[in-house]
Amino acid sequence: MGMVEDGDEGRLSVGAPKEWAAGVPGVAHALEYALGQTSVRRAALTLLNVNQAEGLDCPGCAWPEPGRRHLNEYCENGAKHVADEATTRRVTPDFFRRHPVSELDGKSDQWLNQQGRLTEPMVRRPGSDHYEPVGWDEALGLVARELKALESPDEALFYTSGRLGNEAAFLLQLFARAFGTNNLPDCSNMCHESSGSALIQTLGIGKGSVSLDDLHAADLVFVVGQNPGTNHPRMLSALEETKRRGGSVVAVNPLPEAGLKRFKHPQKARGVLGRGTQIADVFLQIGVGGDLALFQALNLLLLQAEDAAPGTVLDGAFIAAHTTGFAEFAEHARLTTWPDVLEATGLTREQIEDVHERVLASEKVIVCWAMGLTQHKHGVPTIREIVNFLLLRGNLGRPGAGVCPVRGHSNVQGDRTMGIWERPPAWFLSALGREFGFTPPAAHGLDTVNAIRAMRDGKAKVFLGVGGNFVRATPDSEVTEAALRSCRLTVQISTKLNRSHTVCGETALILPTLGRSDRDAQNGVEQFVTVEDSMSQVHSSRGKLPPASEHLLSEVAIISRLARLTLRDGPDLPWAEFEADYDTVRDRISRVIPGFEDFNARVREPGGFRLPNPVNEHVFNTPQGKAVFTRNAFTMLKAPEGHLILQTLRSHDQWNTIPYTANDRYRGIKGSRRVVMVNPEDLEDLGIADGSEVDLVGVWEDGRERRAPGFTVVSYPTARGSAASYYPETNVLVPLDSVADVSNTPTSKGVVVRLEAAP
Ligand SMILES: Nc1nc2c(c(=O)[nH]1)N[C@H]1C(S)=C(S)[C@@H](COP(=O)(O)OP(=O)(O)OC[C@H]3O[C@@H](n4cnc5c(=O)[nH]c(N)nc54)[C@H](O)[C@@H]3O)O[C@H]1N2
Ligand SMILES: Nc1nc2c(c(=O)[nH]1)N[C@H]1C(S)=C(S)[C@@H](COP(=O)(O)OP(=O)(O)OC[C@H]3O[C@@H](n4cnc5c(=O)[nH]c(N)nc54)[C@H](O)[C@@H]3O)O[C@H]1N2
Ligand SMILES: [Mo]
Repeated sequence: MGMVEDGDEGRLSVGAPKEWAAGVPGVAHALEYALGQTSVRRAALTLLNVNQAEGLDCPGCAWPEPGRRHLNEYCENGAKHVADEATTRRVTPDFFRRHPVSELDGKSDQWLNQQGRLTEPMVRRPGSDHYEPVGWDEALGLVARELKALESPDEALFYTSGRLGNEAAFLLQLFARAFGTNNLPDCSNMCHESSGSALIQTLGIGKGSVSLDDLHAADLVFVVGQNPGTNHPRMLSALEETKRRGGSVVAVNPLPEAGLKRFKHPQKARGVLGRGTQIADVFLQIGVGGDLALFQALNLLLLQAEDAAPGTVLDGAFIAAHTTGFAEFAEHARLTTWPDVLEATGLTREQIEDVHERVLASEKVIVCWAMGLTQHKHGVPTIREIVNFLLLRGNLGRPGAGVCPVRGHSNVQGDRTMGIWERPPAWFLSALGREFGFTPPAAHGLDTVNAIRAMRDGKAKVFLGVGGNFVRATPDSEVTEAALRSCRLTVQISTKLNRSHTVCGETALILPTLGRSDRDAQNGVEQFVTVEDSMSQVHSSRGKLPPASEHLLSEVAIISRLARLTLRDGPDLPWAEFEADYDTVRDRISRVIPGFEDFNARVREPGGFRLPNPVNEHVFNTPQGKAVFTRNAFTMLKAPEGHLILQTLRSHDQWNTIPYTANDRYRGIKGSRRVVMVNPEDLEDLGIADGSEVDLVGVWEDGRERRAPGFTVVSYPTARGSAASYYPETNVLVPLDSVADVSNTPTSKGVVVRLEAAP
């Protein structure tokens, strides 16, 4: 694969969407990408190390590793992601001499990423158009000085992306709180925050309750608002196993995603040679935002079935012993009307009744979901309604049943467990304070959306990002860029170049760090980090490659040194010890966070250990002490006449804000990312031809025009009334104030737009 030129856009070609996912082309595509990035030897070394016991935790996603590992327990997209980090290309000080910031600012996300790994700390001083090299001591001293000069610790923001290991995450939140703020916005605020909000309220813990074994054992698995063929490819192996054991799968999605239909296991002969496994037994092509109505209808049907045959449908014993609010819920649920449901879902009553029959025939039901639910205004009520659905038949806290929010970033769940949260619970703060002898701030901090508002309004002045690509991950790109540029200091601790390095505060720093695949030695002693996957399994991750540059520091080292310089007058904490020996960090974690007792010993067992989930003991840590039925107002997401609901999603060939190529193989789209997929009948109604050039224009109550120019219309079998286009190119259309109720997550899957013919 050659160097990608700026623009990256080739000629758009559109073919039929693929009917199946993974298999040989998947692996071949991954190898092609790997070899374009690095040598054969480095590619092999890295890929062989991924997800092996004692090996590297695949940074590709948070899907768990099976207990018995295939030699190659990785997928096409995990492999591409690892190769992207293991690249032999380098961004050197000379690169920054040749490219002024103003020039880099005009480059595409893909081009920036393709330049390779960052190698040395760089500073862009006030008024300058160039980054120049700076020593670590000077760079960290500068950050410490700016932090100490703030009028209040709450003028600082400490952003993280879910790539941080547990140790760095724990130290970062300790540092922020010892400094005096809970301003710890993270990517989770844009991701599964709605899941956390809904699950904490109803079940008392913001995580999934199922394990891989549960998934294999389930009779019925719902996959809702999720594209596993691209974003969690290894999940397809698990679903294949569910099916092999006689379970069935219901997929709920506005798009007929390839992986949901047929799957060819890349590491098994029958996957390579055969027709593969059909994954979804039922595919409900739901209208965007219709899931709340769907589960309300299913709940109504369950209540009516119980009326018809009392004592046979609902799990009365479970409801009586472990839940509260059933009567109020049931009364409310009976108000659901079919015309509303059919309009909101775009489904037929027969389709929903068929799924209801399957539910009745199933003892063990699991619901999995991802961004198709969380990134809606009514994401939290939708997930609460799913909890109602599971509670009705006691599908919680027993084998083969439960909730499964499928996480994104490989350690986003662990980071939250470690206290990366702007709204930490009181017990956490007091445990932290007790262990380290200081009083952490009690007031809630800023999440991502509120952090942008604070910068915009001049209330936050120092932005420090540990990983991620804040300007491209966040909504309302123009507003967010202006907000960051207004900061006194922006600091990005990163592995690779991205747009957040070119949108600078008055002073800007790039601090390069080790990636997951890099060997991490402190004073010659090899260290490892730990992570928690989507199913609460905690295990170690150890990189094997020589670091990308001799100047890199680990995240643990950077945070520890910065904390030591900043907190001279604060609580006396052993930062040097933390940096030298990560076991000492884990010892502290084991004393602060329940479930981590004897952490250092247990994480050295092969495969690590699983954090207990009280839900599985039928313990619900809600204020009521029980699982909570909720009443959720019926919601219909509908665009005004002549408009569509745009959902912004991932192509097959990108990792969050970073496109790898301009192709989206499974959807049959090649050569351009500036496409908008629209149902052919909607195109006809709108009088817009397939293949025409349009601007996407956002419509929002503030009346400000948000425009993404230059998109090609692709006629595509998406649900009526909706459109789909890629993130981050479309983030400019997501209004900062358009957020999910309760969770404050940007509504990236529900943006009202119109298509304007290009002049
Ligand atoms: N290769 C790769 N892997 C990744 C990532 C990546 O970028 N690349 N990102 C990681 C991260 S951080 C995350 S959070 C996950 C994201 O994993 P996903 O949630 O699968 O990611 P999206 O591409 O946002 O896809 C959302 C899916 O929801 C559907 N959808 C949209 N609106 C609705 C709706 O209203 N109802 C229903 N039922 N469905 C809807 C879309 O059609 C699409 O299939 O993946 C992780 N893994
Ligand atoms: N419109 C729209 N917006 C969205 C979404 C959407 O579906 N639609 N999805 C949202 C979701 S689910 C998420 S999770 C966010 C993602 O938001 P982020 O997590 O902020 O974004 P990423 O693209 O994952 O960040 C990539 C950068 O992380 C850095 N990096 C990679 N590995 C490491 C590492 O090991 N250490 C450090 N320090 N840095 C590293 C690299 O420099 C790389 O350029 O975006 C959100 N934004
Ligand atoms: Mo995510």
